[in-house]
Amino acid sequence: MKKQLVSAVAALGLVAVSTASLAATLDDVKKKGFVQCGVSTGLPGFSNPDDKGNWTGLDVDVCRAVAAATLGDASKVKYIPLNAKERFTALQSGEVDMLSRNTTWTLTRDGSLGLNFAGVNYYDGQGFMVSKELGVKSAKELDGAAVCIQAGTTTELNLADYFRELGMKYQPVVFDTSDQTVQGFEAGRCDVLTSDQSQLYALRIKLSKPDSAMVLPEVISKEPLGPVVRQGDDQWFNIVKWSMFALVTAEELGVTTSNVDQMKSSTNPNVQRLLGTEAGQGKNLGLDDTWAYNIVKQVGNYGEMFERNVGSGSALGISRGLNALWTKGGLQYAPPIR
Ligand SMILES: N[C@@H](CCC(=O)N[C@@H](CS)C(=O)NCC(=O)O)C(=O)O
Repeated sequence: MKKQLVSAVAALGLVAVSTASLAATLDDVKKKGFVQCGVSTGLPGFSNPDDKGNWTGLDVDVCRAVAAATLGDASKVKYIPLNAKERFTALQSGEVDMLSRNTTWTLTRDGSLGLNFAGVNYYDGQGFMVSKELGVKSAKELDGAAVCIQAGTTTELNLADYFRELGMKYQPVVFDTSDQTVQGFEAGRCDVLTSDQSQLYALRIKLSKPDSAMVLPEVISKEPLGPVVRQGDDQWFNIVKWSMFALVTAEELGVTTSNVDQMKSSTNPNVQRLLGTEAGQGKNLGLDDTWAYNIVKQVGNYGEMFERNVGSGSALGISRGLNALWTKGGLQYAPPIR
C-alpha cells in the first residue's frame, strides 16, 4: 500500500512529497529509539532549553509523555527547535514526528496543511504587554501604537481584526523568533508586544527588568494550543491524543508520580484500566499495557505538569483558569479510557 502510494505520487510528478507522511510513525520511532519532537526556539514554561541543552516545559512534557508511552522512557526525545514559520513544514516533511509548540488549533491549519491537531494542552487567548512607563491601562488606548509581533502566527490576523473592529490604527513591527521580539520590545522598537497571554508571561521574565512591563487585561482571541501530527497515520494520531488524555485522566483519578506504584493495587476499575493492571488498553494503541503507567511515573499527571512548568511551582505563576479540570470549573476533560 505504502509503495503503491509513493509510486502513484511519483507518477503525478510530485517528487518533493515526503515518504515520511505515508510511513507508520510508531515503527519509525521504535527503530530510531527516540521521538523527534518539534518545539519552540525557547519559551520559558512551554519549551525552553537550559545552558546544558536540557529542555523543560509543558509542551516538552507532552513529547516526554509520548516517548514514555511508546518507548517506556520519557528521556528518549530529540528536540528540534522551530520558529513559527518553520514549524508546519518541518512536520509535513517528516523532519519531526510531532509538533508540541504552543500551536493554535484553527480550521485553516487543520483543514489545509495535511495535519491533525491531537488535543489541547493549554487553553490560551491573545493579549498585550506594555512598558509601565507608557501609562496605558487598556488595549483600547492603543490607537496609533507600534506593535511587536511574530511572523507566521495566528497573532497577526487577530491583531488586524481587533484594531479594525475598534477603528484604531497600528504599525506592525515583525520578528521571526521570540528572542528577537523581546529584544525589539526592550529596545523600544514598539510600544506594545502582542502574543498569546501565556507567552507574554513567559517573555516578560526574559526582560532584563520584568517589573517594568505589564500585561493588559484584554484577551482578544481563543488560542487552544496543542500537539500536531501528520494526517494519514491514525495510529500515531491516536497515540499522541490518548497520551494527552492519560495525563488528564490520571489527574481526575488522583494518580500522581509519587503514588502511581501504590495505585497499581487500587480496586477502582478506572485506575486499573489506566495503569494496565486490569483490562489494559495498550493493544488498542499498538502499545504495551504499561503505556499510561510509564507516562504518570515518569512525567506525572496533567496537574503536576501544569504546576511545575507554568503554575504555582514555576517562575510564570499562572493560575489554572480554563486549564483546570472540568470537575473544577475548567475545560480539561478526557474521554473514558476503557
Ligand atoms: N499560538 C500562536 C502563536 C505561536 C507563536 O509562535 N508564538 C511566538 C510568541 S513570541 C513564539 O512562541 N515564539 C517562539 C519561537 O519562535 O520559537 C500560533 O500558533 O500561531
